[in-house]
This record gives sequence, structure tokens and C-alpha cells, in this order.
Amino acid sequence: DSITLKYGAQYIGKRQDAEMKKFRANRLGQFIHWGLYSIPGGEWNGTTYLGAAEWLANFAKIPNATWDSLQYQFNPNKFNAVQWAKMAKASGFKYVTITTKHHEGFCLWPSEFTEFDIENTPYKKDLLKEFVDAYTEAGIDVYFYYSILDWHHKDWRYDIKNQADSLAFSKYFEFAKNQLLELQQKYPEVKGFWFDGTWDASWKKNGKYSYDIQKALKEVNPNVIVNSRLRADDFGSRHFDSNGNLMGDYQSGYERYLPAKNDTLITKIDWEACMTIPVNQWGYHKDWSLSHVKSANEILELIVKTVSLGGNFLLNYGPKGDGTFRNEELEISNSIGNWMSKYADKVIYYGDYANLKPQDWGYYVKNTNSGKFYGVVFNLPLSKLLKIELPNGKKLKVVNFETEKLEYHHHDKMGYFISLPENTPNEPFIFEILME
Ligand code: H79
Repeated sequence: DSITLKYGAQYIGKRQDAEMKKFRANRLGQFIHWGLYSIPGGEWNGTTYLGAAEWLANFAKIPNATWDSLQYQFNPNKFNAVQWAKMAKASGFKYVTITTKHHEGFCLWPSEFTEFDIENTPYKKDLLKEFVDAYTEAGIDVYFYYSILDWHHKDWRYDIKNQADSLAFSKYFEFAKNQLLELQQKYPEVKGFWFDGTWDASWKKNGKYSYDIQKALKEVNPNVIVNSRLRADDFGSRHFDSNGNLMGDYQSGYERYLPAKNDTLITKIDWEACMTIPVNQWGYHKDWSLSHVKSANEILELIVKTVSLGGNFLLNYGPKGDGTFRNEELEISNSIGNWMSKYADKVIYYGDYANLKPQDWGYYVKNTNSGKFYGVVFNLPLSKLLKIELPNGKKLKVVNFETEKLEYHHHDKMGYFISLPENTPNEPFIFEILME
């Protein structure tokens, strides 16, 4: 039985319009965290903080007036949007999500509704427009990250405890809605919005606000794509409403972790994971030696695992205050781009859940464009035998590894054992499976 909700899911089931199909086929996106926090890079008054650089103002307890004055230092004169887009394209990214406003409240676009924006920095120019134009020109879809939580705005509230809070928060809601409509109007290329900072009681008590924002954005562009993190329902239930139905257009809860390899429930909905390269740094942090930094192969495995479960993957970059990327990010991009240029058309773009029993050597992907099935190997067994188990009624016909067909031995009930060649690539590699 379901309860009646005013602010629950606006529809049920996966969207099948062209825009949503494109988002799904894209699979691999670049996340960009860029703001005033990119200037201090995790360091304040000679102390380097281990925490996430974009949260520095909060945990180092820096007064608003001090933090906000970073605005007068924001001058990314090495920013080259065309170069950024070129790098993103070479890395294999099909879409990008950029922080138009993070929790600090600073806006990367000239906004009519605040002075705390790019217009009032030494840079002055409309940086977001340069960005949108360059990425669009490169054929990369642009999405906007927008934080509901706002440490700068006087009407932001963490909770609503009285009439005055309620009034202030209603003003904040109007401000946010105005900014979002402004973004949509100024940058009509934008394909969707990625909301964050929606965990506080004030937002959960106002499911109507989250519903109204989604509705307002869809009135302007019926095919706009909105993440589930925006939403709360009548009872403060987030992402999924009190009847268990997904709100927003896709589930965006997987932050810095992924579903389990055998999670079949997640394959029934659209979803997207977002991931940092270090353990937990989104904005630029000067010292990446403070935590584990993922290698290109680790990141590739996370990407393939996500696709194998029917999800999208956003890989985060935190450019510096001057508009350049750190070398580690450029190197990772290079490695990922090399791999993608060989394999992405087969197992990333249009990749989806294959509905085959998971194995230890890696992941299965079904390509919804070609209809082909693939295995992607990350853990090479010392035996050089890969096990494949097919559902009842299915038989293995051929296994194609690059140009050669692989030998396989059928072992009743135990599945098929595929013999790999003596020399396998020195990187994660794929093979195609033909069944009958
Ligand atoms: O933008 C990146 C992060 O800055 C942001 N989301 C990604 C994409 C993010 N930051 N924190 N979180 C997401 C989760 C926040 C958790 C906490 Fe808290 C905030 C833990 C402590 C402060 C909220 C408030 C939960 C407990 C207290």
C-alpha cells in the first residue's frame, strides 16, 4: 500500500526520452570543483588541514568576512576553457558537471541576485560562459552543480525553529530558485543540475521546496535532468520518497563508494556515482601526500564496475586558483584517456548491466548499442583460466580476445573455463562473449 504524497516522486520508472538516453549512454563524466577554496588549497595561516579543501572555511572556523574576501584574490588568469575541454575530451569524458556555487556561496557566474560572484573578482569576466561554450563546442554535455547549503547567505538556516527562521528560509528558497532559473536562462545549453548540501533539517522539513525547484526547472526545459539529492518528500525522506520511489531523475547517493558487485536492485534505476582521486578532496588541496591517491587502474576498475551495474561515473578534478590542473590529474587523465580510446566504445559508452553471474576476475558489460557482451579483466588469475557461468539454457559459442578466438573447456555445472593466451595486455583488458 502506498501513502498519498504531495511532494513525492513526480513519475515512476526510468525515463526513456532522448536526453535521458544520452545521459545514460555517456556514462563517463568529469566533475569539477572550483571556487574560492581553490586559492588556499587546504592551508590556512601556515597550517595544512587534512579535511576536504572545499570545507576548510567550516572546519578551520574562518569568519565569513575573512573567507569571503578571497573573492578579491580570485583571478584565474591561466584559465583556458578550450584547453580544459580538450583535455576532458582526450580523457574520454562525455559530460561535465561544474560547481556553479559550492557551500561557500561564491558564484562562478555573474548573478543578478548576489554580489558574491565572479563579476566582483579581479577576473571580472563570465568564466562560466567561457566554460560552457568551450565544452559544448567540444561535444561535451554540460551540467551544473549547485549547493543548496549556503554558508554566505544571511537567510540560509540549518533548521527551522520558529516563524522568523521560516520566513528567512522562504527568502533563501526564492533566492536559490531565482539563481537556478537565471542559470538555465543564461546558459540554455545546460543539460541538467546536480544538487548538493540538502541534508540539513531545514531542507528536509521543506520537501515542497525541493519539489518546486524540480518543477520550475522542468517548466523551462521539460527534459532537464535533476539528481535525486535535491529531493525530500512530505516526511523528509531523501532521494527515495516514503513509498520507496526514486525522486529526481537518477539516484546520486553514491559518493566516494559504489554499490556491491552483486547489487541487482541498483540496476533497476538510473544512478550515478561521484569519486575523488585522493580519499576525500574535491576542491584543490596542495598536499595529496596526506591520503591514498588512486592509480589510473584503480579508477578504471571503479568506472567499469559502475557501468557493469548500469550506472554513470563522475570523476572529480580540483583545479587550482590560477586555472591550471595539478600534474597528478593531468597524468591520470592521460592514462585514462589512453585506455578509453581503445576500449570505451565497447565497454563504457552505452555500457550496461549484463545480467550474468559476477566472477572474481572482473566485470561483465552489455553494450546496448551493439548488443554485444564483454568481460573486462582486472584480476588476472595465476591459472590464466577465466571462469564464466551462463544462465540455464544459454551456451557459450565463442570467446573473442582481440583478434584470436580463445579456447574454452566446458566443465558440467562448474561453468566454462577460458584459457587466456600466454601474453595478456599489461592493462585491464576485454574479451567478447558470444552466446547461443
Ligand atoms: O562537493 C563535495 C563535498 O564537498 C560535498 N559533496 C561532494 C560532491 C559533501 N561534503 N560533505 N558531504 C558531502 C557529506 C557531508 C557530511 C558532513 Fe555533516 C558534513 C559531515 C559533517 C559535516 C552533515 C552535517 C552531516 C553531519 C553534519
